[in-house]
Amino acid sequence: MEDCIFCKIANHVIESNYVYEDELVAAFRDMNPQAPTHVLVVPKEHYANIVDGVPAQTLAAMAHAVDEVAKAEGIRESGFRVIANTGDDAGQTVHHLHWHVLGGTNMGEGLMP
Ligand code: DGP
Repeated sequence: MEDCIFCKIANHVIESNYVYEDELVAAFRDMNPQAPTHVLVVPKEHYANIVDGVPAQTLAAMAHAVDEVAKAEGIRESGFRVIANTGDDAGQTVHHLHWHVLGGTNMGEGLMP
């Protein structure tokens, strides 16, 4: 999609700090990290969010990418959090589907600030 920053990064129109990539998905470091590991898993095709008719194959590729990121970052065993902000009430600011993978610190049990 024209003028979508994550379309551009996922497809190397703009380069970023990549952690993992395959045919369907790119994973790169968030520019405003909220944890020692903060990686965004992003499909190369444009979907606004997780309820925008995302094909099962793409969701499976994103789940695989999360696993690869967790392994690469050394947080697969210690644990990590995956967040998909969806829409205004969730504070979604980039309207291209992305999963935040956060880890490298103990985030406690609460979900809300
Ligand atoms: P949200 O839409 O609230 O789930 O968060 C979007 C995240 O994307 C936010 O943590 C900052 C990050 N972000 C926005 N623009 C860029 C960018 O150009 N490069 C990178 N690496 N991260 C970005």
